[in-house]
Amino acid sequence: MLSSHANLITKFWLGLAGLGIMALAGCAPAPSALAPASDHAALIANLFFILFAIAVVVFVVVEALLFYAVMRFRRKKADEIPEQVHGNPKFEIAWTAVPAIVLAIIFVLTWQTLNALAAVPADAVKIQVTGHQWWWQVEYPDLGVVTANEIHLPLNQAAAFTLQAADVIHSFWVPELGGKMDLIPGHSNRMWIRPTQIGAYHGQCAEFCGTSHANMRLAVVVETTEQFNAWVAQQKSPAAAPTTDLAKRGAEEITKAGCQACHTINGTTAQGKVGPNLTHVASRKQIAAGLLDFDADNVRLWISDPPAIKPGATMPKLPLTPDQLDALAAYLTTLK
Ligand code: HEC
Ligand SMILES: [Cu+2]
Repeated sequence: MLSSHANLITKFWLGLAGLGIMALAGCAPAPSALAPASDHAALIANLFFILFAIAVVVFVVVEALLFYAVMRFRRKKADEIPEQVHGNPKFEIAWTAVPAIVLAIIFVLTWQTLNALAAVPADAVKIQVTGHQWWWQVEYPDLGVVTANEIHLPLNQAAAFTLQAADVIHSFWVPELGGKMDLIPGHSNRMWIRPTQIGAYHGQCAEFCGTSHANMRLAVVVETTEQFNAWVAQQKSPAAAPTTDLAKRGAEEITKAGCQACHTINGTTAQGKVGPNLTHVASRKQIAAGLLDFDADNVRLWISDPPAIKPGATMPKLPLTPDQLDALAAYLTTLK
């Protein structure tokens, strides 16, 4: 018993040391909500730092008073009984009023922040995000773009998100840009952000939504307006026509193997709405909500047995021969 406790404690400290070393070595830098790259995240981070400063002041004052009382009024003789008092109106008013004032200040600051976060700028790019087990559908209704798991945003322009869910509750969270905001079936939530730094940001579903909740990642690319416009134009173009024989066979397999029941490829007969739109799947850096980098091998691997790659994946393992897999992978990699 004792030794197993000692064991646990040793493991705890070793684990903590490991984390420290990882942090120092710069491994797996976790995106932080305290390193904001948008107006929205900056408002929240500022509020956090102000509240933290208030908490530090309260802590220091209270501990100082406590320390003073303990030292100044400690028992001097063995049988000494302290003076018996029944309350002190001045002190009681003070220690009721001071916390009330501090809380009122926090209330006003929070209220102001909430108001600033609620007012969606009129010129915002509209984006509709729908959470699915376990991927994100991303639509730009005014721009006619439908994609998945990768959101592009123009720098310094507001983006207004409408968040909803197709199955269970998910939560949209890109720590450096904004969130968390729940995606709820049958209800739309709204939030907006204005990214202030070019870059690639990682997001993660922040509400447990089933087996592959941890495999529900999101990429956000903040780019210049020109780059964003070029991306939109490319996303709106119809799917690239296959050129090689192998890719041509792959295009036929989309129909034969049943992929089109679930996937849309614009400009073809595939118009399914169950899974991600594949029209420009090869333009995405990753597939399966951040689980695999996009390349022909990984696409083949994914199609061969999705639930083996992503536990619980709703794309089924289809009975495909190695030839069919090669052809499909060749076709999908042409869909830039
Ligand atoms: C029953 C519906 C269904 C069928 C049939 C289906 N898929 Fe999928 N597919 C999905 C779903 C759902 C996802 C998202 C899975 C996830 O990320 O959790 C997906 C994801 C994918 C992805 C990754 C896309 C991305 O951007 O992450 C590719 C590529 C893909 N499917 C290709 C195919 C091909 C090729 C076929 C036919 C052999 C096929 N799918 C058949 C439902 C289906
Ligand atoms: Cu989740």
